[in-house]
Parts: sequence; structure tokens; C-alpha cells
Amino acid sequence: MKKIVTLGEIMLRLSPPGNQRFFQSTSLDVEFGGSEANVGAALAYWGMDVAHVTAFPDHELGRSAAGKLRNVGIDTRFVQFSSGRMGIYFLEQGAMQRSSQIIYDRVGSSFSLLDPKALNWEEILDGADWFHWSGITPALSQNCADITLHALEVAAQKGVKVSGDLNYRSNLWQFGKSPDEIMPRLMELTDVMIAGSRDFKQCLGEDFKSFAEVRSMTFDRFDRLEYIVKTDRISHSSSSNTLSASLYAKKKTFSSRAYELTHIVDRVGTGDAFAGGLIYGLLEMKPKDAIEFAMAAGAMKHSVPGDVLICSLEEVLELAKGEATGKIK
Ligand code: KDG
Repeated sequence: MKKIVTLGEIMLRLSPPGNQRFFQSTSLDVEFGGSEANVGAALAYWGMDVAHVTAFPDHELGRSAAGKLRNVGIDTRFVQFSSGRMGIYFLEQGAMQRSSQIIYDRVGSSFSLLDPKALNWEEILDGADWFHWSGITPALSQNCADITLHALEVAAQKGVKVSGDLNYRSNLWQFGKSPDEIMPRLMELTDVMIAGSRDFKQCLGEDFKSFAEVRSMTFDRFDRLEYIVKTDRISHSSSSNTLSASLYAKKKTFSSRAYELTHIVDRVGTGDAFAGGLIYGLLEMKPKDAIEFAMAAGAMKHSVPGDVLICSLEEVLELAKGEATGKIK
């Protein structure tokens, strides 16, 4: 069984039931979510050996969050219980013409305050086949940026494959550094870069005129990079989404089919389900099948409430292999 390590913050997700506005709601649904843990959860659900690295406050809420990870089969051996608080994100689901809203309340979280010395990456990455990180972690604090860099340095020494999702969030990066001061060094130690089209400029600090330019400049700049994987939102509204993705090697491109998603239960975590599918695919399949599998996982996430793709391997494989154009209603 392949061994995968993921790193990142997990927050309480509090959202008004259904499509209620914050203003109307008298109760909030409770879930836990965090981009990189969402990736790990999908992979664990498909039977991979996944360990997630994070930190929680040492109280019932923190212990419940760790229990949720264990429930989906994630190894919590490296989870730290330390000072600080549980981060929260409030989510108001969009509908029709109204967009979703996310409000973060995560400053001072245990993860953002975690001392880099608390983590022994030699031990954590021992025997690992893959390490996954995202641009959310270095955006949280200098400690988190240092933790990510250290993990990547050890992964490089040990020859562990690394995927990094640029995952640019405009409402993070508030600790005094900008993404282009930190992300390029992290990308130097990454094999598979995952990005939405708007992420490149924000994270790499270069002004690109076309994707062809991004592709050639990014491969020139980052020697270790094997693939750039780009997700494309072909059209988008709160009630429909048309998505596809491409996997770019230096000289070859593999594109998935497009999915037109017209009944959206919950789109949060689409990129994470996609990244999980991509990691699974690159470990187990040829690149052209990997990108199809990843996009099917991302499409399927729209049908599942909560942050995490709870769908079996068979369900995703069946969608990925389908002959249809990928219209899901
Ligand atoms: O991709 C989904 C994430 O945005 C969600 O889980 C919350 O990790 C989160 C974040 O930092 O936005």
C-alpha cells in the first residue's frame, strides 16, 4: 500500500443549514475541514495509507477533530496537541446568482503557532511515497512557512515525491510576507504543481501573458518540476460549474473531459478531491488516466455535502471511465 503524508490546518466549519444566509440562521451545521486533510481523507477512503500532520488545541474539540481524521482512516500519530485555539471558518453556501461566502476566524490557531522544532520530518517521512502540501499553510504564519520548507527539504533528501497546490487565498497571507517571497523556494522542491489559472501570477510573482508562457517559464525556473496540473473553470455560477483539467509535462499534455455540473450540493473541497484523485492516479495509473480520474473526483465532490469527498474508488473509477461527456445533473 502506498504511504502518503499530508500537512495542513484543520478548522471547524460552521455553516447555516441549506442555503440560509448568516443573517437568517438560528443554528449552524458543524463539520471539520482543511484543504490538505481533505486530500488525505479522499485518499484514505480509497485505501491508501495516509498520515496527516497538523496541530490542535489539547481539549475536547481538538481531540474530536483528530477522531474525525481517524474515522476516515487517517493515521494521526504525528498530530500535535499544543497551545493556541481551534481555527474556524464560517461558510454561507451560495445559490443561483448569489456566491458562497467564507469568513475565516483562525488567527492564533494551534497550527499557525506550532513550533517547527515540534515536528521530526525524518521520522514522519520515513518510508513515505508521497508528500502533499498547499499554499494555504505557508500563508498562515512564518512558523508554518518554515515547517513547509523543512518538510520539503527532508522530502527532497529522501526522494519522496511531492505535490504542491498553489491554492492562493487572497484573504490569507497576513503575517507580513507575500506569496512571491515564499512560494518560489517551496516550488523548487516540488515535483507536481497544481494550480488554478489565477494562482500562477499571485504565487510566483511573474506577469504571464498566456499559459504557454507560464508553462515554459515555470519549467525553466523549477528544475525538479515534472508536471504542472491546471484546473480550468470553463464557466461558473453559483448553480452550475463547467470544469476540466490538464496535466502538462515538459513536452506532452493530457487533458480530461469537461464536466458540466448543474446540480451542486456542495462545491467546497472540489480542488482537494481533484488533488487527491491526481495523487492516486499518478501513483497507480498512466498520466492520461490520472488526469481523468482526478477530474472525476473533483466533479463528484459537487454531489457530497461537507469538505471531504466521501465516494468509493469504484464510484470515481466508473465516472472517470464513462463514455458520456460528463454532464452531471
Ligand atoms: O478547499 C477547501 C478549503 O478551502 C477548506 O477546507 C478550508 O482549508 C480551508 C481553507 O484554508 O480555506
